[in-house]
Amino acid sequence: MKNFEKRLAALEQEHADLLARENKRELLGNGVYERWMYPVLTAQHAPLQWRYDLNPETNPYLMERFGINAVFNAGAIKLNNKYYVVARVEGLDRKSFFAVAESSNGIDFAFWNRPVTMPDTQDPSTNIYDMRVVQHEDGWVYGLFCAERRDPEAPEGNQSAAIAQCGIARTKDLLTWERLPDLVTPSPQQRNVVLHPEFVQGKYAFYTRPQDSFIEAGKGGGIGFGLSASIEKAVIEEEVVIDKKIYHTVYEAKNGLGPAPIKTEQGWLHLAHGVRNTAAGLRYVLYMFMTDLADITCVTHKPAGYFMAPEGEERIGDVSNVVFSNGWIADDNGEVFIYYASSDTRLHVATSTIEKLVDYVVNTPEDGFVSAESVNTVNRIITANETVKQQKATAAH
Ligand code: M1P
Repeated sequence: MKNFEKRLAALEQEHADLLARENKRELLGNGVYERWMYPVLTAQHAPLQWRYDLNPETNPYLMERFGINAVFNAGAIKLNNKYYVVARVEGLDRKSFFAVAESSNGIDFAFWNRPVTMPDTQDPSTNIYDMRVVQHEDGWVYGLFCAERRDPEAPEGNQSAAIAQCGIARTKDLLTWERLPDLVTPSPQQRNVVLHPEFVQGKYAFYTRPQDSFIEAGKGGGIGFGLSASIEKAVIEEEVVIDKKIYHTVYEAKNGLGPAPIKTEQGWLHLAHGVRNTAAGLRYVLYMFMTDLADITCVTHKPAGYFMAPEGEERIGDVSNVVFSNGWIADDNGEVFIYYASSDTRLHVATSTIEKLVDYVVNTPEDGFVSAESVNTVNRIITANETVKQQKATAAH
């Protein structure tokens, strides 16, 4: 009993210290955004009462009874002056579920007392993950996520083949969720589906990611787009690719939209992930682009290469060499909180502003798609710098 109480006090102290740890902005950054030093959510942030039976009669050694493996890929939204993320929490049993964490400053988060109880459809999912949370102009907050089931056609010996589809749920308070039927599209698999926050031609507009098989995009891939007259029975009949895979780019193997886009005066700002294959496995990075306000399927600006790639400790985890984002929050003062996960293990934040992100997307040179064009781009920058240097020198004389 004494040991139980001692261990409990130590666990409580450790958890309290973790939640109270002051986070720090990195010093110099790249001018586009600033990373924050510590992850905002990890497996260790999960409340003790989720993980331990706290009764000394039934758990005399105070063992963990439900371990958490990882906390990552979180949707994000600001409601009633509070910042919320709906994180993907993965247990030691490999199943993911959603849990809401709350913050008053967008940086320091604590989980609510219980995870989300997500109602199922008539065809229950084995695993649910990667929610995109969006405040739609119809008044509901929607959560779109991947609902994964074993492929019913898979032979007995194959216990990995799965079918991914887009689950849809809606809420007003992030507490109670109404599950709607899964999205129906022409593609056999769907992941990374995002609801556009506004009606388009009076319909619900979705960004999709058509895909042939569970892992490989195959002849599918690219960020798709489609409309549905209804959200209660969402069906996309025609899916067009608005941002396709391209040879020898950071998104040559597959890509997918991150959070719902942010509306700016210049266009819709998009954050996405791109995947390429390497001898060390898949590498996931983030990239950005902008679409036209009048025609949201038209990409108007797209900087070359990645916006963010895994750095330092971010490079290591359950699925190493991955950064992934499905949540950001644009504040009223123009500050943007970008929630990104590293290596399918932990959740981080980077901060920027709408002004900086628009500058980055509009003024960063586009991809020339061949080495010679990259050299031309560098030379243009050097020449312009030399001109400025000369002008300065002339002015000084
Ligand atoms: O493991 C990296 C990511 O892989 C998947 O992303 P995509 O569908 O683009 O391949 C998702 O399972 C995602 O959750 C995960 O972070």
